[in-house]
Amino acid sequence: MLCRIVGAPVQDGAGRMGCEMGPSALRTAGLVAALRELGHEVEDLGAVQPAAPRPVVHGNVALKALPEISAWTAVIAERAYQASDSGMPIFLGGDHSISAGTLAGLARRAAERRRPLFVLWLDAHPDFHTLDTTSSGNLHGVPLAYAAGQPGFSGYFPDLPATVDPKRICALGLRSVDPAERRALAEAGVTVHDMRAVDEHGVAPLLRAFLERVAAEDGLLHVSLDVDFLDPSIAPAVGTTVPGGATFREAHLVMEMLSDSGLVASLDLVELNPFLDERGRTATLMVDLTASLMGRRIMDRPTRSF
Ligand code: DIR
Ligand code: MN
Ligand code: MN
Ligand code: MN
Repeated sequence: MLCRIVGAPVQDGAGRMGCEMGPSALRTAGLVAALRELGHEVEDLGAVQPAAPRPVVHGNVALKALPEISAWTAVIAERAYQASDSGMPIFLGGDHSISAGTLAGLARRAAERRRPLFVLWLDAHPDFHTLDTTSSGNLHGVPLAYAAGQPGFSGYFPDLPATVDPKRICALGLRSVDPAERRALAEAGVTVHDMRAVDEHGVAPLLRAFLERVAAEDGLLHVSLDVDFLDPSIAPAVGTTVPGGATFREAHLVMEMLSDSGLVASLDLVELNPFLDERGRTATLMVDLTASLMGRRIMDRPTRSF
């Protein structure tokens, strides 16, 4: 597989600084070498350059850095579209606002190919706020709503050539959902598996059911992995830790099942804040999880789809 690495050093969407160092930390933790060791070809496309902030003003006074994130979204969408013309793009965040751009570009590509785009959102949060409903004003809380065509983004974020059908989104690992997001997710028909569901059923059957849907429609699958999907005890380097996250074993099982499925077309690695880390352990874990998703195994296994 040709892996195409794209750095997106965005931090203005998070509540604190540091995510702009994410791409460097993932590279330092050995991402490229890990992929090559698995036999993949790696092309490093470098970093997306910030564009001039777009002069947009919004009535929600809580919003932070809207002109900056709006501008980033436009350039990241273009780069995501270009990078997805062959191989598997891997986007290195950057806070989760980068996914407004990656999803916009990937949705455009999928529409052009006449393939349905599915999204697996691995996160403590659904990031399903609109510009009107967010009270923190942190724009890493809106990318999934934007890409799914929720109302109120027009004129503030770039217009979307194609949206992601909310019924083709699965959010897994949720444990911090604001009331407005809860309503919007239900109305839009997003599949939501919170940590209660993971506790009750285990991740495997939840993920398998979603992968079966992707396969049945011959879909392209985008995976968006927020560091805070993971339990803070194993992944402390994120600004918005929430207790009770995925364990080391659960996270690796998710990645290995995704790998077995052969369905993953693109990946975001987001919200890593290396400034908060203990000697790079979270960056190292994110690289190890990526390796599992790209084929690393403890032992060879009989081939099995998922
Ligand atoms: C909260 C926290 N829902 C907010 N969001 C995120 O600020 O909108 N933290 N995405 O990672
Ligand atoms: Mn997130
Ligand atoms: Mn999160
Ligand atoms: Mn949120």
